[in-house]
Formats: sequence, C-alpha cells, structure tokens
Amino acid sequence: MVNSVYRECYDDSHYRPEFEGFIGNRPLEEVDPEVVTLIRAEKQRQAGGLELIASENFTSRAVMEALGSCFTNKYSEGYPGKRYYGGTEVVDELERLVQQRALSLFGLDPQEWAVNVQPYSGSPANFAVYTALLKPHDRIMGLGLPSGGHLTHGFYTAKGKRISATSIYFESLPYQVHPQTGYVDYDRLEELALLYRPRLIICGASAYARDWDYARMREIADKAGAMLMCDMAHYSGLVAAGELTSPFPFCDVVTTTTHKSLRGPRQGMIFCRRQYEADINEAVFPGCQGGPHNATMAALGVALKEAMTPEFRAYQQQVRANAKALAGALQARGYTIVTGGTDNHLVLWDLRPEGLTGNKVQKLCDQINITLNMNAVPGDTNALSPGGVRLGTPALTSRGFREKDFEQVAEFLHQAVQLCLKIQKDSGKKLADFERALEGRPELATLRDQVRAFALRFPMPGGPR
Ligand code: DSN
Repeated sequence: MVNSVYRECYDDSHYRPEFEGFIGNRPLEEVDPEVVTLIRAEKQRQAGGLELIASENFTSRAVMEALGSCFTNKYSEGYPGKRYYGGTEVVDELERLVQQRALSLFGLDPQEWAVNVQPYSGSPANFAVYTALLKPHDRIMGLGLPSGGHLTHGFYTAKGKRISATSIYFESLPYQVHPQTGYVDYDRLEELALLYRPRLIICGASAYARDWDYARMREIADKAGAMLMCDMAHYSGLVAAGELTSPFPFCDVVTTTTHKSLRGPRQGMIFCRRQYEADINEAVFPGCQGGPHNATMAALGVALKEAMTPEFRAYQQQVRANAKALAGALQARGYTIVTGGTDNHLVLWDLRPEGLTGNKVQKLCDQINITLNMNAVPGDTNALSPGGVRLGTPALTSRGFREKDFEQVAEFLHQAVQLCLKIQKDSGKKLADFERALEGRPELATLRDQVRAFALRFPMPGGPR
C-alpha cells in the first residue's frame, strides 16, 4: 500500500489523500533523478563486483529502512530522561532499547557494564574514551599502524609527524607485531610498557588476522598500572557470535563501530565498566559530539536484533570458514599469507615475495571489479607503497558466498596478480608508469567480464537501494 506509514499518522477523520501529494512527500525519483542515478550506479557497482574490503559489509533492507526514517528529524542532545530538547519521549525509548540490546548481545550484566550508543563512528568513539579517561599528554600504547593497528590508536610517522588527534593530544608509544611471525609481540610490549608506564593500553586492530590474548594484555596492563581498552571494531560481529574470544572479561572499556562484521549502519558504541560511565557519557556529549544521529541509532537497534538470531551466528561461522578457505586457496597457489593463516574475517597477503606492491594490485583489481585495499605487512617501511593487501570475507559472505566460492575468488586474485606481474614487466616498477600501462588492456576487460558475471550470480542484501 502506498504511503501506509504516512497514513498511520492520522486517524481516519483527519486523513486527507491530498496530503500524499504534499511537497515533502514527493518520491526521490521525482525530486532528484541525478542522485537516483548515482545510487543505481553504486548499487550496480556493489552487485557486479567482489567486495573484499575487510571493514565493509552489506547491511539488510530492514536496517536501511530504519536508517531512512523520521528519527533523522529529531534533536536529542543529552541522554534518556535528561535531554536538552522537548519531544524526546520516543527517542528516549529508542535509545534505552538499543542500549539494552547492545548489552544483551554481548552477554553483559547491566549492573557491571554500561553502553553509550551515540558515537558517530569508531574514531569519535575512541577519542571520547581518551577524553574521558586521560589528561592531555597522558601516555598511551596501541598497536602501531604498520603492524595492523588503527590511526586512532596513536600513530605517528617515522619522521615523528603526528597524524591523528590521538597522537597530537596524547603521547604514544606504539607496540608492534613480531617482524618474523606477524603475531603481536606481547613480550616486547610488556618490556616497553614497564618502561613507558602508559595510562592506557589499547588492544584490537584493523589489519591483524589473529585472535588476541586478552588475559596477557590484562596482565601487562596491571603490571604497568594502565587501564585496558579494546577496539573490536573489525571483529565485533564475530565476538557477538562467540567466534572469537570476548575482550569484555579483561577490559575496562571496549569500543566498536557497528557497520563492519556487525553488519549495521555506520555508527560507534562504547562499552565501559560502570565506574567509567559518567565520564564517558560526558566525553561523548557534550565533550566531543552534539546530538546523536537518531535514525542511525534506530537502524543500529535493528542490526543488534538481527545479530541475536541463529542466522547471524551461522553467518559469522561462515565468515571465518570463508577467510580460512581464501587463505588456504592462495597458499595452495604458492602465495605468502602473514602469520600463515587467519583466525578471523581477514587475510593479510604479503606480495613482497612476488616483487609487487599492494598499491599496484589494488589499482589493477579496481579495473576488474575486485575491491580490496593495499596494506602494510610486518617489516614494511613505506606506508604509501606497502608490500601487501588486506582481504576480508564479511561482505561477500552476506551475499551467500561459501568456501567453494572463495576458491573461485582466490583464482581471480591469482589471475590479477599474474597480470600485474606481466604489466609491471612491460611498464617498470614506477606506479605512474604501471597505471598508464593498465589503460586499454584487453586482458583486463576479459577478466572484468568474468568477475562481473560471477558476482551477479549472488543476491545483494539491502533492498532496491
Ligand atoms: N577504515 C577502517 C578500516 O578499513 O579498517 C577502520 O576504521
């Protein structure tokens, strides 16, 4: 029925069919065909390609519908029951519902744990935690960016340039993965932490294919007199499904985005032990943010409900099985996978033994409808021209890909790398020359058609848009 929700706002005696034609009720197709064209183009790009960016996913139609709801109209600075605006009674109910679902998804006792569901995304969530728990220039230690950590964990360049607000406002000494094994070097972290005495240690990463030893992290934090925070943004969906170790028993604070393996809208959440709740809430609002994005919060509520289903648990098991299958299929073709495999949703592929850099493989893959990103691998020195690529399975698993399909994905990647080598042989190693050499190559068009035909055999979640 057309506009049935709209009609539900009125009782029968007040409803007028002409309200449907009111200026604010014109459909998108009529108001902005240009944007519709772009939405269609993006939908076709997503459907006709292989999405391997480890931090991306395809959210559901139900999440999309809540995201496009009237909650977007509402300001609600403050927290349930304590707002700076009128008309917040429904938003209060929504925020409480989302909080309760978030705690219950991760099996947390509300007496012990609180959750803030207002952060706009992962970086603001992390910065709010630092604002709450630290004073400017306090010391922190997170996994270094070249080792797979996130920018907000305190990265600065080899020449000392402070890249993110975290390293501008706080002093940071990043720890690293072991250059040979690729695993987090806990022994070295302990040594450094006992010398550096940070106030906060951060675990969790964006490009690390192994589970974490949180018990060891807690032990180190305790010895060094530090608080322990986990940023589980990449793998919170796997934690929710019990597919990876839960950081909660060991940490003081846990942050996450909600749109990666958790498969919700783009937002962030901060879980904290009750003693930090007041400071963290104050740091989110009014410290770092204004009004929460309520439509996104509604969509997050939907995603959290979906994440409590047996289907979601099966999905996360498949995400891991697919990552293992992908790593195995690449290894079977002779390639090098950092740490020799994966425990989670991602695979870190070291291309240095092939004589390739990740940026070339990324450029070529863009031409053949495979989306991935270049990534530093252990021992890399140049962040702009790193020696590897990062591959993730959450998005394609949401389209129903299974292990055998990832065998085919590995075959396409193998062909891409072989083509890269052939083109690099003609062009030489300079990226600009390589990019020029990509133009008009018939082999690329053939491979792109094959990839597209393969991708289009699978459904896309999310509804028409
Ligand atoms: N940008 C995300 C990623 O790709 O890992 C992390 O925030």
